[in-house]
Amino acid sequence: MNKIVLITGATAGFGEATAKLFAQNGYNIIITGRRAKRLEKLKATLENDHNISVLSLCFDVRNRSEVESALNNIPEAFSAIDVLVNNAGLASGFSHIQKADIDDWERMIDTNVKGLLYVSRTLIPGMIERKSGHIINIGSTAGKEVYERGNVYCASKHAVDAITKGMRIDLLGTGIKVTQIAPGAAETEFSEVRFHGDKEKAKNVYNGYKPMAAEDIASLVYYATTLPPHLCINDLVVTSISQANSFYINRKS
Ligand code: NDP
Ligand code: 8X3
Repeated sequence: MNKIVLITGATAGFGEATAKLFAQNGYNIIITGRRAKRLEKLKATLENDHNISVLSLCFDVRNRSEVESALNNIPEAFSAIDVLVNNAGLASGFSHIQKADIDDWERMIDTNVKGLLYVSRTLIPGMIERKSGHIINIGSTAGKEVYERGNVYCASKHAVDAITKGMRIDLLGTGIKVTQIAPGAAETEFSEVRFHGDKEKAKNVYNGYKPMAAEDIASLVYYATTLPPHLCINDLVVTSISQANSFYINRKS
């Protein structure tokens, strides 16, 4: 029987690349996100290209009742989820704290922190019942260091770092693995979202060096699931070779 992976935020970037890689490896996939058209297109592509089944669930992770209603009513064929990838997330705005738009803060905290918690809280009891499961939380180097204008985004990813540790402690002995993958800069729609659609500003983030690609992160998410049952990657910080940490990037131009 095919294993099952649920990926939040599969309509773009890391989530979409992760869905494709798990599909190539014979998983049945639950893809989620807010953009229904993209979800339907991805479902069609994955089912067409691979001999697998895909369930697409359109919901906003910030909306607790939408999350609960979608995830508590998963059809039986998809309900025994082996791997949960908590990937949906965003940076919104890039301002000094004294000038920031409070709506941006709400967006980041509600998505990156509360959304991840709503999804996890709904799915963990089933994993405990089945005595197995793997939760992979997408953190960030922003969850390890705080940089200028990163304030609330960094706080939200520090929260992911802490929640991941807390999950691993609380779930000890249940058979569930908990992993955080904490990437540095990768070129996806991330910066366009952060700069509220300003493509020029988004492009400049990656000027003069080669950032990671979504597929790089997907390969690590998948790799974490291939280890023997007694091994768990707890925390994996990854950057391109051009980046040392949040502060040092080797730009050639
Ligand atoms: P993208 O913007 O390319 O993709 C983000 C995904 O998250 C989309 O599928 C989007 O779907 C989904 N999403 C956002 N908000 C919501 C919401 N409220 N409800 C449901 N889904 C939502 O960004 P990335 O792929 O780069 O980012 C993925 C994760 O990786 C994020 O958590 C980000 O913080 C993290 N990260 C990114 C890095 C980077 O440099 N790119 C580095 C380190 C971490 P939709 O809009 O359809 O809802
Ligand atoms: C995304 C990477 O450097 O923009 O989490 O914080 S960074």
